[in-house]
This record gives sequence, structure tokens and C-alpha cells, in this order.
Amino acid sequence: MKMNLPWVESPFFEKILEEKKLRPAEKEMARVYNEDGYIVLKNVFTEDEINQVIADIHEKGFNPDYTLIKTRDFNRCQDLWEHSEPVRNLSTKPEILSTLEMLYDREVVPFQTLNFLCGTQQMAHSDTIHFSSLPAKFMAGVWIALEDVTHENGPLFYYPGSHKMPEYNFNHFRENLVDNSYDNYHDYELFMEALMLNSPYEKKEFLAKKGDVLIWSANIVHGGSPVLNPSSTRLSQVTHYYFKDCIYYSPMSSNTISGELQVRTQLKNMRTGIVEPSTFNGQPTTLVRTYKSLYTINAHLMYPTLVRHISDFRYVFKMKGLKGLMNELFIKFRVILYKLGLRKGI
Ligand SMILES: O=C(O)CCC(=O)C(=O)O
Repeated sequence: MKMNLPWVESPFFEKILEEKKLRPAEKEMARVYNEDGYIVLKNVFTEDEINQVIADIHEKGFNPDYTLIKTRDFNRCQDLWEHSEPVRNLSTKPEILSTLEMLYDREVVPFQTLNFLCGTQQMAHSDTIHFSSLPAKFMAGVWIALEDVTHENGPLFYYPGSHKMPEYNFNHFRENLVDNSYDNYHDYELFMEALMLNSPYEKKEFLAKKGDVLIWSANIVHGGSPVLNPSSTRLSQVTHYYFKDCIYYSPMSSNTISGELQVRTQLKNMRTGIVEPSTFNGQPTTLVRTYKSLYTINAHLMYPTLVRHISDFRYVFKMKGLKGLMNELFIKFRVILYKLGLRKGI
């Protein structure tokens, strides 16, 4: 039975697996990925390939004198692939691409890299909050250790099996209808941490050797463990991959209650350098018919941010009065300070 899901996430997985012509090692990989939501690969890269990335991380990624297209902070450098052939080579290594295409049966679209200097200490989350798709779950992350990881330098953690949970987002716990943004991200993290504490899933850590790779599926819950040795580094590279012919959207900045999706219109395919269009199983999505009306999925009507804030504030004032509004303004102010680098956290 064909469904709008990757075959490896399908409820008919075992039956499809029987019918597929895969080698025994591929079958085993697919089974583990289906069951646990992740697989580990070893010996994919040469020492030299990794060392070239490390050199570019220092010379370009975290060098304040080197101008980047995207953002960096003290620990996280986004899309270094646009400046570094070695970074791009890691993300597009044929063994990685062919493994992903075996697991998803669609052409893979690598679209974002993140390079980290140290452990991220990120709270539990699923990548579906940032990178969702229609059909669902056509997304994967590949985490590469660029040096050995121990309990000391903040290993990646994950909850095997958690990819089978619903794709949680703001509409599962927020009471209001206001749209979401990064300003609300911490609410999501707190929700996910509480959810995992209350779940049957067991937390595991990836104590990787230099060059080890962990491929995670769209909805597995993961994050970064505390860094016990503050002087340690934990050089790593994460690549996010979508698959062809989907609508790519971000629940983080969508209104998932009203169903207004923030479609990603600037998704550059690392293999071609071209922006990947959002389509549904290859069909264009600009005008989608509903029962008696037409609405657009990705027409992207833009309006000034100020208009959004005024409308949010009116809503908060109506629901929570002046005190609630003052509190909201105070939070926005702290977010501005955080973005300006004048506060460590929100
Ligand atoms: O590398 C880590 O510590 C966590 C990375 C992560 O959670 C992510 O990239 O989504």
C-alpha cells in the first residue's frame, strides 16, 4: 500500500521491505532506521577529508575577518558549505547520499550545514519543528563527528523510537491563535523536555569516534548533552536534507492551528546550487482548491513586521489586559537584547 510517507516510516514497512530488492546490509539498515529512527555509519570519510573541514572551520567559519553569507555565533556557523568545498564534500559524499536515497526512495536535497566548535547543549527537540514537509517526514539529518566525543565534551543525545511520536509543534500546547516565531522557541523546548521525561523512551548518547556518522530521521527527538569540561571542543558538522517533490515548510514560523504554512522559498540545493521549488509529489502548489474557495499555499504575501507586532499586541491586550501586554513587551525587549548579543539567554 503506497502512502504519502517515506517507505521506511510506513506502517506497511515490513511488507514493502519484503518486496524491495535490497542487499542484506541495506535491509538491516532500513530495519534499524524504521525501528529506532537512526543509524550509525563508520569509515565513510578519510582522515584527510575531515581535516580539510577542520581547517576551513577555523580559517573561514569562525574567523571574524572572513565574511560569510549566513550567520555565525561563537559556536555555530550556518551554511559554511557555500564557502568551503571540503564542507560541501562531506555533506554530499556519495555513500551518504546513496544511503539516504535507499531509505527514502526519492532524490535527496542537501540544503543546510551547521558546523559547531563545542557541544551545543541544545534542549530536546525534533527537527520537524524547523523542517517539515508535505508529504510528511521526507527529511533527515546527518551528524558527523570531526573529533572524538566523550561524556566530557557534550555528546549528541537522542531517544530511539521517538520518531514514531506525533510531530509536535506549538498547536499541541499553546492556547492562543497568534502565529509563532523564534521568540516562542523556548516554550517548545520546555514542552519537549517535559514530554520526554514523561515518555517511555530512553535517552542515549552518541559517543562517537572522529569520522563517525549518525543519520537521524525527521521526527526523532535529540539535542546536546551538558559540556562537563568547559575547555573542551566538540567539532562537528550537521547537514539537513529534504527529498525532492515535497512542500517544504517550517512549523516554527507557521500558524499550525489555522494551517497557514510558512513555506521555505529559499531552499538552495547543495548539489545544484539552485533553489528547490515546493511541490506536492511533483505537482505545483501555488493555487490549491478547497471545497468552495481557493487559497494559496505559498503566495507569500509579505507585510511589515511592525504590522504583525501591532496585531499581536492588540490580541494580548484583549486577552490578558495591560499587565499581560507589559509582560509581553518585556519579553520582546529581552529577545531584542539577546539578538543584539547583550544578553546570554532570553
Ligand atoms: O550537535 C548537537 O549537540 C545537537 C545538534 C542538533 O540538535 C541539531 O542540529 O538539530
